[in-house]
Amino acid sequence: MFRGPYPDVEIPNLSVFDYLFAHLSDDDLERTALIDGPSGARWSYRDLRDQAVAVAGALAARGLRPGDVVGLLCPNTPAFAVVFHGALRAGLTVTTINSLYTPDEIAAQLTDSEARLLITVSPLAPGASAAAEKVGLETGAVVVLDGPGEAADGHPSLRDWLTAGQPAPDVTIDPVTHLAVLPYSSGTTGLAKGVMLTHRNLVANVAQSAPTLEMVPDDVVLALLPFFHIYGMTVLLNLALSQRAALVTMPRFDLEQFLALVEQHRCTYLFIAPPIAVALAKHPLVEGHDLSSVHTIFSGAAPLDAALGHAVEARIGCRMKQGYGMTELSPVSHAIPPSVDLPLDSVGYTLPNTECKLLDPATGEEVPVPDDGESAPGKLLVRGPQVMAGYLNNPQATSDTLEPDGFLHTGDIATVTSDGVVRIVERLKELIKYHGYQVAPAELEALLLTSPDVADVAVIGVRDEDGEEVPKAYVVVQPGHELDEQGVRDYVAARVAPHKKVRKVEFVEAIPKSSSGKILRKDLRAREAGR
Ligand code: AYL
Repeated sequence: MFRGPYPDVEIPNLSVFDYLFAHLSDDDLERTALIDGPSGARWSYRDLRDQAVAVAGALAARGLRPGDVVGLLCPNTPAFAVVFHGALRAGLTVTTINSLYTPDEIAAQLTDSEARLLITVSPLAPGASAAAEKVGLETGAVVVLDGPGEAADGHPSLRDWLTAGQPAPDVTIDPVTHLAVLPYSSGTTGLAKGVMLTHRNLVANVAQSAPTLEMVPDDVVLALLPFFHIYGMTVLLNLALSQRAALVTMPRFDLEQFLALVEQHRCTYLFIAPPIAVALAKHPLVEGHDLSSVHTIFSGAAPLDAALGHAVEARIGCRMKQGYGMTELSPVSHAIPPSVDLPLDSVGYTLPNTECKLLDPATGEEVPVPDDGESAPGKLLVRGPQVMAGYLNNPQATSDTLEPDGFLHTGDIATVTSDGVVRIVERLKELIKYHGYQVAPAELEALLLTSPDVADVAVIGVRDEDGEEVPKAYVVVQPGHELDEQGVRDYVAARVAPHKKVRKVEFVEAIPKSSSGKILRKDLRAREAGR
């Protein structure tokens, strides 16, 4: 067992809303919390708090009660923050939905989470309404935040809510047991599952990350990573707000706009996933912008190439750091603190209040931490107050992932040095990461099996020509049918969000399987490595 070098922190026994907003000083109230990147409109901490309270009142007035689930399908805007924190204030559980999802994908998440309301914005309203119809929600249960309002088209809007003047509900939230959010993750195997994160999980992960990520009130943070994903939710929406920093929101990634917003708002601290590091290191557009305000760029969600990170540091003139985590860990368990010089091919130190162990993949024995140097690789297990309560309605997946003593299997292989520096060396689990987003092989396999032309299929992650991880399908064609590579790609592309597209295809005679019928992904990986 090992820990990081930092002393444990106190984790206040508060709901997320109270933790962030109950103790705002007079000065804090006047500070800028949110800036809408495209329009420049500003929300002070007072605006954010008061609007969130009004939303809580409106939600309660609609009959929503603590523990009810609401879906939030919204790109990064200040309204996301207002509604998210309003729903938490009302004791609701928010299931955040990827804003690029197709109606079928949205419907699947609404059904699984038993969401009673779907909150969205006008560009996404057609898809949201189609999904809502599939699952039997009525018109009034689809809220269009920037829409004309309930009187005009039957869909309540944020303006309706803010002007209704409903009192905030009196709710009792036990942070330890009350579910705050239900993001979806495929974990170590299978389809996406609702990850039950309590108020305490979210509060803890902010309190634990704060000393490691070293954000300060004067930081201006560009919020381009989506709030619907746990990285944006905890590090931007919760950590940055807890530090009274300012968040500049960006609804969709566009390199030119990203650079322009950094320049215009003198952003100081950027959070990215590795593909953005590639653009920052190489893209000619970067030359045309003054990025001198940036002191730190922090990468997470997938492995960062150290040489690439150093190229970014040299070009932008800032520090590049890396962290590691997982939706099931709320998500952060490891990070390189900005003020500490650690190798960029590591994910730094274990956070406070967190214990780790490495298990030998062959024997299951605990890998010893050496007195000097680096340990042998082992399966990484993590325990701490940020570990999820379990998967929603899925005791089997929960017990496969969580040990009775509280350790969570990450599905990643890591090493640790005698100084407590952790390196992620390999991903053992099925999960594929495309541009930092999860792709569950089981989902693409199930989808491809619905094609009459496909007899059998397996999906794994492989590297493309640029070294990017991409989903590859091994397909057995149904005898007597014809199917080419484009046919496979098109079948998937028509039915899933863009990050889940199959980007490579190989036709095979049979899928390697164990005697119990499980796909032998390691055989496919070995085959891939051998080419
Ligand atoms: P999920 N290096 C290698 N693999 C990584 C890294 C990293 N730095 N970060 C995440 N992963 C992989 O649930 C790893 O396989 O959460 C892990 O199990 O979408 C999986 O991604 C989890 O994917 C932060 C803030 C990291 C956020 C995050 C990412 C959470 C992504 C650090 O400070």
